[in-house]
Formats: sequence, C-alpha cells, structure tokens
Amino acid sequence: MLLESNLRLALSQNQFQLYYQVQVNADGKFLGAEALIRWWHPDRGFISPAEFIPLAEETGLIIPIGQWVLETACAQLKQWEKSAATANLSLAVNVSAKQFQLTSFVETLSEIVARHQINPALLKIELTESAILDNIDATTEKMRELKKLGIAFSMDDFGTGYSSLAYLQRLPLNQLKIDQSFVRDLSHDENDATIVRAIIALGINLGLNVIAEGVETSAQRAFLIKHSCTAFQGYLFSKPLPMEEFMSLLEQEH
Ligand code: G
Ligand code: G
Ligand code: MN
Ligand code: NA
Repeated sequence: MLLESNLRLALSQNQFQLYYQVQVNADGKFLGAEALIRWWHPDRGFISPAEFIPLAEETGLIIPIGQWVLETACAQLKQWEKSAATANLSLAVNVSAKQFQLTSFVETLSEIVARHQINPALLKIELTESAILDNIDATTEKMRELKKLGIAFSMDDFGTGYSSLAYLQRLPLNQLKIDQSFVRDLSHDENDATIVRAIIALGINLGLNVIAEGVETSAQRAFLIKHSCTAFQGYLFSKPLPMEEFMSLLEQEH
C-alpha cells in the first residue's frame, strides 16, 4: 500500500525527479516542455503520479512536493537560458488546486522566480478546470497577479470539466490544452473529432493559444493542423524524458 510515510521519505531522500516532454509547433519547431514528476521508489521502482498525486493531495504533502516541483522547474529554466538550443523554451508546470489555493501562493512563486532570476514569461502554470472553478474569484485574482509578473496560464485537461463559456472569457488564460482523451480516438470517433474542432475554434475566438496533448499519430497531427491547432505534445514527438536525454533531443535538432 502507498503510505503517507513513503511520500514523506520520498521528499527527504530525493526520490522524485522531473521529466520533460517536448511541445512543438506545426513545423515541428520546439516551443517548450511540460515538466512531469516521477517517483523512483528504492524497492517498488517506478510509481506513477496518477497514483501518488491523489494521496499527496489528501495528505497535504502536495504542498511541499509542489514546492519542490516549482523550485526544480525554475532551476531548470535557468540552466536552459545558458544554451542556444534551449534559451527560449517555455516550461509548463502542473500545479494542484490545493497548492494554488494557498493564500501565500503568489508570494511563494514570485520569490522562487526572483531567486532563480528566470524570465517569468517562460514559465507556464497548468491548472485544471476544477482547480480554477473550486474557488473562482480567489483563483482569478491570483492568476491576474501572476500574469502581471509575466507568468502564463494553460487550462489542462480542457473539455473534461465544466467550464462555462461566460467565465472562460473572463479568466486570464493564455492557453487551452485539449485533453488527450479527445485526441486519442480523433481519427475514428466522429464525436471526439467534433469536440476537438469545437475546442480549437473556441480557443481561437477567445484569443487563446490551443495545444493538443497525447498526439501519437501523424493522422491526429494532420487533423489538428487542418483545424488550426498550433501546438502539440505527445509520443509522436517524444515521451517525457529525464533532463539529460531531453537536452540531447534538443541539441540534436538544433
Ligand atoms: O506524467 P503522467 O501522464 O504519468 O502524469 C499523470 C498525472 O499526474 C497527470 O494528471 C499529471 O497532470 C499529473 N502530474 C504529473 N506531474 C505533476 C506535477 O508535477 N504536479 C502535479 N500536481 N501533478 C502532476
Ligand atoms: O494531466 P496531464 O496533461 O498533466 O498529464 C499528461 C500525461 O499524459 C502524462 O502522464 C504523460 O506522461 C502522458 N502522455 C504524454 N504524451 C502522451 C501520449 O502521446 N499518449 C499517452 N497515452 N499519454 C501521454
Ligand atoms: Mn498537464
Ligand atoms: Na491532461
């Protein structure tokens, strides 16, 4: 069984690692990456975030874990600045509702950004619809404050929640991220194809950038491009990679 005490140990014994999955444009040019946490347990091996993030949220450990993710991501962005192949890449970081809803979140993130001396415009926070909706007024206010610093926002897993068009328009978002469940069957499921087209059109009409995740085939990519999607992430381009492998992927292409 996965226990709170294992999670605590994981933090103190540095068992977490960030992996990076590339995001590309329609020409295949690298735009940036999404940071995805990985846990290598000394006995149990790899444990998926899908398994431990919910436990971390329940126990409150998502706060120090999320803090570690932000610190590590910002340190990484600073490293990227130093190499021509990576200098202008953006980095998207998943932030849990519980962490984002802390009163101190804006202050904490501003401090991390300032301490690492990174360009805030290269940092993108991914929030889910439910994270935003949970506490819409406070969340919107925090997003506004962070956006003033230059930080960007992407709505993750878009289409799976309950966003109403009325407030979607009011949220200070930069990007919609089409959930991979819609992308998966794009080529054979007419409903999914319709949903994907609608999300792209919605994003464009709201002045938002739209990224598709879970792109695995060139047929999916072609459909998305045909319907004006401009950014892509998925196994077709690369799986999430540890930092060294991610860097060599970028240097190869440069
Ligand atoms: O990388 P993978 O597809 O296994 O991720 C599974 C789930 O875990 C996804 O929903 C993803 O958003 C979430 N996840 C991955 N990394 C992080 C992280 O650093 N912080 C949070 N809060 N969630 C993450
Ligand atoms: O919920 P979120 O979008 O943050 O999580 C992204 C998850 O999707 C990660 O766990 C990542 O490993 C996974 N992923 C990334 N690309 C692909 C893909 O092309 N296909 C599938 N099935 N999963 C993917
Ligand atoms: Mn994400
Ligand atoms: Na998603």
